[in-house]
Amino acid sequence: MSKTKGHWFPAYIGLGSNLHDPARQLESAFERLASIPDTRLIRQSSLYRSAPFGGVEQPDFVNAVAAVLTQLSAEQLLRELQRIEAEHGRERGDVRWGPRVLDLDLLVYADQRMDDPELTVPHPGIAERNFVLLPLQEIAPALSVPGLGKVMKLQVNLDEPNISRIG
Ligand code: A4P
Ligand code: MG
Repeated sequence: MSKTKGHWFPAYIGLGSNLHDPARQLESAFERLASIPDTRLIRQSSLYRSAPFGGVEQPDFVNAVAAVLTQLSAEQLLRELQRIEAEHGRERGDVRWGPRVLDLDLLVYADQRMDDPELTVPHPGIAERNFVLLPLQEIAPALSVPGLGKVMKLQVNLDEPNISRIG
């Protein structure tokens, strides 16, 4: 798809890591997000430590959310995110929901709704995962997520309470 020249689209990215000094992985990922072509890093949330979700026994995660403005399409932005994951030593074919050096999920791209295995936006985990919802509420409470509504009105999931802000 060609570049959507001239328009700046808001997008939100979820960051997660539970290997090799996760907080440092996230700091480095934020720096790389700021260097994606035709893209500006607008806000970054605090870092949150959270117990692993998904039933795989593994170290705790550090999670955060970034807000960007981009001239790239959602597909182009996802390719850039996958490039950054690969640079951080992320290996495709890791166990689903298993440990990872860096996971970058495209949470929301403008008002786009798309249900493709290669790219589903809004990301289906937003409402169920406190490690996405809390940092998103911190940096974008007024954001309206297509199909879900305002971020500040989404309820924190009480079955998954093990999360704390670490800085
Ligand atoms: N894909 C489709 N839509 C998107 C999107 N919106 N953003 C496709 C990013 N990728 C998207 O991704 C698999 C495929 O999803 C890609 O080919 C892409 O085209 P992946 O990152 O290789 O696979 P994955 O991360 O192992 O799977 P998934 O389903 O993304 O895992 P999750 O759901 O991200 O789970 N617990 C805590 N506390 N914190 C975490 O961050 N993360 C996971 C990973 C498990 N438990 C966790 C955490
Ligand atoms: Mg992922």
